[in-house]
Amino acid sequence: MSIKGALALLIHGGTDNWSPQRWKGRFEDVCGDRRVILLPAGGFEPAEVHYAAVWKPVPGELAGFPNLKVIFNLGAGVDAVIADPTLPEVPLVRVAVDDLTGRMTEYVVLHVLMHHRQELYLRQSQREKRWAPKFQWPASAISVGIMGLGTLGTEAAQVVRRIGFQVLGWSRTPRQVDGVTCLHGSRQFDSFLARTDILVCLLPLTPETRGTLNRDVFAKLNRNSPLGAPVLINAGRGGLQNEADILACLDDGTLGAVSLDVFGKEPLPADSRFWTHPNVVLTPHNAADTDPDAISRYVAEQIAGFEAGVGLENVVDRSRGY
Ligand code: NDP
Ligand code: OXD
Repeated sequence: MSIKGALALLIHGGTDNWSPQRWKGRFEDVCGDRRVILLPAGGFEPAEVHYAAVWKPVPGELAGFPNLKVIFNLGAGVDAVIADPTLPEVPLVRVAVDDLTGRMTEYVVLHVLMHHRQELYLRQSQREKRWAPKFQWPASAISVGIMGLGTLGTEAAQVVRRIGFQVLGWSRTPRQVDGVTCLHGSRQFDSFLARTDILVCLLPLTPETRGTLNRDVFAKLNRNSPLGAPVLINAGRGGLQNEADILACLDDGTLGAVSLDVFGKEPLPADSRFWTHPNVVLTPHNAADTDPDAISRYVAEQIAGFEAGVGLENVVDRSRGY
């Protein structure tokens, strides 16, 4: 009988739906006779591990497997993995599956509509028992600018467009998406911002994108927005945003409201002003959860393809950082 290289699971820093045992069970269901080792564990040889499926692995942890062939990140964003200077030089595969993409689109649609339909104002009116309708613009009067036109940004852009918004997208290299005004690179960034009422950030966190969401950028958004002031929605990574700038810009009206799913420090500390600011809608980094069923199948299929010589999909370009 041929011995298949084992799959090691290294899962740290997850929340409720990141139960390592649940992931192990799902991987065992789809891995046939391949051994699935949930770390930390005893009774195995590091040399028998050929594949690692990871979420926020501890730096240095992956270097302990001398025969590693592929690393599978259990999410779309690989910033936490790439940060490890000892990361073995094997292909690093990220998640790009319909299940996760659909969840992110739900988040983007929910928050774009929430701000467009003045939900913060309406819920406050309800709490105060105030019957005070405000003028409601049609979606066609509002432009949504999506930073990042990759797997997630492209799908969100198409769905938001179908609802009737004007949609712009911004990426590093030129992209084409039907019905979406696509701009790219630093030279077209200001033009993208000037035409944007609701800024949605779905960028990866890389050395180039870190800190992109700052006061200079917010000040360049459409100052004549029908919404009164521009809105920021960030579901990329906390490291993309300057949090002091966001709070200051909310306070002085440079931004009208924000929806944030990600933060520089997670969980968000109890004393953060984001918890209580009236114009902040926050969620605990669950815009698009990775589903153990969908992702374990995706990993098992990729391993099967890799072993059959077909190759891997969604391999990260380490020099770009995503
Ligand atoms: P992709 O790699 O498919 O797309 C990334 C996009 O960002 C591409 O369009 C890319 O440009 C663009 N981009 C990268 N660097 C720059 C730059 N310097 N300037 C302009 N554009 C840039 O990633 P996904 O769409 O799959 O995911 C995006 C991010 O979403 C993840 O990295 C992760 O951080 C976050 N995420 C958050 C989740 C949550 O629950 N909050 C869940 C899942 C993901 P180009 O097209 O030219 O390559
Ligand atoms: C991801 C995430 O990157 O959930 O997939 O943040």
